Amino acid sequence: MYLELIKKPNDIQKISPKNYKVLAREIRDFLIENVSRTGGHLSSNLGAVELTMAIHLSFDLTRDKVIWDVGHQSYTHKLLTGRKEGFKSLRTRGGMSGFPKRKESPCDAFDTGHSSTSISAGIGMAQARDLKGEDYHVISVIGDGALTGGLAFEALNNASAVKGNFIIVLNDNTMSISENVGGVSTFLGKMRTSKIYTGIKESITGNLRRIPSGEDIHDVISSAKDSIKQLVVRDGMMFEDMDITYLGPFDGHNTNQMIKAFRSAKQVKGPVLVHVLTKKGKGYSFAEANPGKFHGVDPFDPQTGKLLQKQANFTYTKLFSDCMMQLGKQNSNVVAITAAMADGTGLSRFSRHFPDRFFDVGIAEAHAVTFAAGLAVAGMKPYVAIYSSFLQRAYDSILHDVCLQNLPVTFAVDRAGIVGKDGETHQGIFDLSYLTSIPNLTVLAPKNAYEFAQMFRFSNTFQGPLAIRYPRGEALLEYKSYNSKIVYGKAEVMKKSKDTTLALVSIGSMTKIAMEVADRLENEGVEATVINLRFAKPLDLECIRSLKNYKNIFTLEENVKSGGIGEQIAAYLMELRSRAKVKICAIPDRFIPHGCPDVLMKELGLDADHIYEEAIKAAKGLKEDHE
Ligand SMILES: Cc1ncc(C[n+]2csc(CCOP(=O)(O)OP(=O)(O)O)c2C)c(N)n1
Repeated sequence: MYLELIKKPNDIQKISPKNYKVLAREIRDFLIENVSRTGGHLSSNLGAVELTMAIHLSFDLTRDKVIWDVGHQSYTHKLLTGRKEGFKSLRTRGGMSGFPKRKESPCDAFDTGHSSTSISAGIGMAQARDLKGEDYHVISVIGDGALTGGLAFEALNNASAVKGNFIIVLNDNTMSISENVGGVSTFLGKMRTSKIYTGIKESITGNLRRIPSGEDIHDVISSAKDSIKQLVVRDGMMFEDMDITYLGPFDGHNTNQMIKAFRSAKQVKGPVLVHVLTKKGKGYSFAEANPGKFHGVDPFDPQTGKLLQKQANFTYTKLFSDCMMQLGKQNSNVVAITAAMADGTGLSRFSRHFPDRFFDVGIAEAHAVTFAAGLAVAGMKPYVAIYSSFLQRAYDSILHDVCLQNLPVTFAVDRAGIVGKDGETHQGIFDLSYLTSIPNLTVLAPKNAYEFAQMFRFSNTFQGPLAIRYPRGEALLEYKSYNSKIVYGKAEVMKKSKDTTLALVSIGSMTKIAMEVADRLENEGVEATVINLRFAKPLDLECIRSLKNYKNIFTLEENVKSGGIGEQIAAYLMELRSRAKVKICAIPDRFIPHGCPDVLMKELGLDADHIYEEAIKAAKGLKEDHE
C-alpha cells in the first residue's frame, strides 16, 4: 500500500523510515508477480531493492543523475519514478524497456545494456557539470561482475580527474550471471570479510583527508580513528591508492545504513566509492537458491518457481555445447573461452569435463579475444564463445591480434540476428558487416542444425581465424537432405530454376525463409533458384557470377543492410555489369527496439509473407513487362 503512494520521482521521500521494510517487501512482491507474467531480469532486481530505495531517498531524482551499469537491475528505479503501469508491457514491442532509456524518462540519465560503462559515463557527466558550474550529484551504480570489465578499470584510472563530487556505488553480490571469477572477485572477497559497519562513524574515518573540514561529518570522528583508519584503508586499498575514497562495506539490505553512507559520500570532493553487499535474488527463495536461472527468466509460476512455457531443448546453444564436447575429446589442444557467459553460451558442460581447458575471463570480451590469440600463438586451438552484440566490444582485438597474424581462433558468435526482448543493445545485427570487413577472417553461418555441426567439424582442421554466427533459440531440423560437404568458400545450391527470372541468395537463418518463398512461388508457377551462401566471407564469387544474367536477385540476411552480404553481392554484380535487379532483404540501418523476434521480423519485412509478396511482384511484373 506504500507503493501505491509512489506516483512520481521523489514520492518515496514521503514514506516514513519505519515503513521502509514494508515498502521493500511490496516492491519485491510486485517484481515477482510482474516478472513471473512477462519474463525479465529478476535476481539482480530483487537484490537491489533497498539499494535503489536508499538512492532515491538520498538524492533528488529530478536533478541528480544515476547511471545503472548494464541497466538490467533498474526495475525498482522505474517503479519509483512513476512507471508502475509500464510493467504490464515490459519488454514487448511498444512497451516499457527492460533497460534504462533516456527517451522513456528524464530520470534515466544514460542508456545502458552492455556492461561496465557506468563509471566512464559518470565521469563524463561530472566533468561536464563542473565545467558548466552546475550543481548536481552523479552516481554510477556498478555490480561486482560489471567491475571485471576493462572499461570500468580504464574509468577508475581516470576517476581522480574529477574534482567535484562523484559517487560510485559498488553493488557487490559475489555474482556475475553465475559466480563471479578472477582477481577482482578475490580482492572484493577480502574486503567483504571485513566487518560490515553498523554506523557511518567508523567507515568515514579512513577518508578524512578528502572530506572538507568544517562540515558536520567532522563531529563524528572518533578518538580511535587511527586504528580504524588502518582497517578501512587496508580494506579499500586499491581504490584509495587510485585516489578514490572508499566507504564500506555496508549492508545493502539496510536502507537506513545506506542513507547514512550516501550522506557522507555526498560530502566528499572527488570520486568516492560506496561498497554495498547484497544478495542476488533476495526475498524470493527460488531466486536466492538459483540466482543464475532467475537472472533473465521466461514467465514462471511464482508459487513453484517453475517455468510456464516449454523450453526449446534443441537450441543452437545446446548444439554448440555438444560440438565442443566432441571437439574437446578429439583434440587435446582445443580450449574454450567465455566472457562471463558459461551458461548462456553453452560452455558449462565443457567446463565440467575439461576444467583445465576452460577459461572464464569475466566480462572482458576484448581480453577474451586477445587472450585466445596468445593461446593460439602458443599452439592451442581456441574457441571463443561470445554473443554477437557483446563481440562488438572486441572488434580491434579480432582485427589486430587474431586476424592480422592469421591465427587459428574460432569465434562462436551466438545470438546473431534479432534477439528480441532485450532490445537495441542486444540485437546481434551488425556482425556480418563488422566481421566481413576484416581481412583473413572466414565467416560462416549455418542454415540448420546439421550444417551447424558440419561447420564446427570444419573448424577443427581449419588453420585461420574463423567465425560461425548463429541465432538464438531452436535449431532448425528441416532441410536435412541438403547436407553436402562444407568446401572452403563454396555456397550450396538448394534449388536451380530452369529460367533466369529470380534467384534468392540467403545466409544462415534466412535460408529457411528463402526456401519457403521459393516453394510458394513454385505453387504460382514461378521457379526460383535458391543459393545458401554458407560463407559470408569469402563470398562464393563464382556462384554469384553464375547469376549474372538473372533478371531479379533477392538477397536475404538477418543483419543490417550497410556492409552486409546484400550490398557486397550487389557491388560485385555491378562490377560484372550485370543487369539484374537486386533487392536487398536486410534489417534497415537503424537500432531495433525490444519486442518478440517474430513480431520484429514481420515489422521489418523479413518474414516469408512479405518477401514472397515482393518476389511474386518482381517475377510477375517481369513477365508483364515482357508481354
Ligand atoms: C559487454 C557485456 N557482456 C556481457 C553482458 C551480459 N551480462 C549481463 S548482466 C551480467 C552480469 C553482471 O553482473 P553484475 O554487474 O555483478 O550485476 P548483477 O546481475 O550481479 O547484479 C552479464 C555478464 C553484458 N550485458 N554486457
